[in-house]
Amino acid sequence: MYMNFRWFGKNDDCIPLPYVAQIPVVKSVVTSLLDIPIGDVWPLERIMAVKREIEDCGLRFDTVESLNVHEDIKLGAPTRDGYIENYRVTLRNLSQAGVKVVCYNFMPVFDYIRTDAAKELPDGSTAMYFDDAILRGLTPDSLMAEMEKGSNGFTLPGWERSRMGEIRTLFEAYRTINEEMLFDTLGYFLRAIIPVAAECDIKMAIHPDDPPWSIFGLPRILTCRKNLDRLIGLVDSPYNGLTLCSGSLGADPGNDVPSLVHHFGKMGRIHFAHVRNIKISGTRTLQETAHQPECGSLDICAIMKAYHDIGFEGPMRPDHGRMIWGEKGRPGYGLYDRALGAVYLQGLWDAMERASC
Ligand code: CS2
Ligand code: MN
Repeated sequence: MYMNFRWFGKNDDCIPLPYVAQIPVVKSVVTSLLDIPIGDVWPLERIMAVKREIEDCGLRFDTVESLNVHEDIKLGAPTRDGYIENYRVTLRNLSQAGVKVVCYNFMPVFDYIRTDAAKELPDGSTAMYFDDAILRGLTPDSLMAEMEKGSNGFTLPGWERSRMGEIRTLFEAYRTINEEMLFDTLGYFLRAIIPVAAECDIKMAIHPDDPPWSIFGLPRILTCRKNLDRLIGLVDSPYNGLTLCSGSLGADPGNDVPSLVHHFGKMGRIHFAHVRNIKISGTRTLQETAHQPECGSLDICAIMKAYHDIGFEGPMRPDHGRMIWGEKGRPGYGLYDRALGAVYLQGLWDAMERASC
């Protein structure tokens, strides 16, 4: 394992890259070109420019997150082949820059969803929160307004105000799409891109749905072991793998995260590890917390032990953190709590390494 940290790029992140480099355990940075419209090609010059920025700080650029899939691909629209071709060109460009892992997701319309971007924890810090009962009383419009209150001026992925019109059209389009059809469109996409990923030596790492159940009646399929097994079976290639996100899958108490790490790790299909904790406080109700097991419902030590057992060699990052010490930043992506998380995870790992030699 080597420690990785998410950075959104100098125009979309308030954390200076040299600060990331000062976290002693971090070796590599995962980033995205958020300003490029979904479905367009990421130009080689832009990729090379961000690579230089990261490397100039002494960090590696080998992982990309949120190379998002155009909705027409998920919907199986006639226009999908053009977007798939663009995706392949982007993969080729990324490989020229030395990128080895691409994290993406297949959630219809939205990325992760929360009902509160800044819910207070007993210690005065804040973190993202989700409550299905609250969500049922909201519409996408009113949810957007709720989220904006705690977002410190940042736009959460997929929640740009300019998207509201498009979102209404998409809801219409998804009315006829069920989970089976979404698996079909995912299979079509993977059959088209995995051969290119293999040629480029880029491991595709799909991110599970967050939370792992249907939202606003939209289908969500990457939710549990059975469905992740099905995904793996869609294209039998080591390049077709997972981002195993503990906080996303762990939101369903039926998902035993350490056992998922063993299961998919032994198959060699975990290409990126997201490790974070959440506290489940009721049915489909969860609060994001600090990484330590005592702070939440997930046994982060057992999860790290599972990664150690499988001899995981890929990138691992702390995932969403709290806002602490008065920091005002992108919800889930402040500097301080994620830095604590990274150091905690690396500490557990180093202790296991020492104990096993
Ligand atoms: C999230 C997601 O849990 C996470 O890592 O922040 O937004 C994730 O980056 C995307 O779903 C990946 O495509
Ligand atoms: Mn994640």
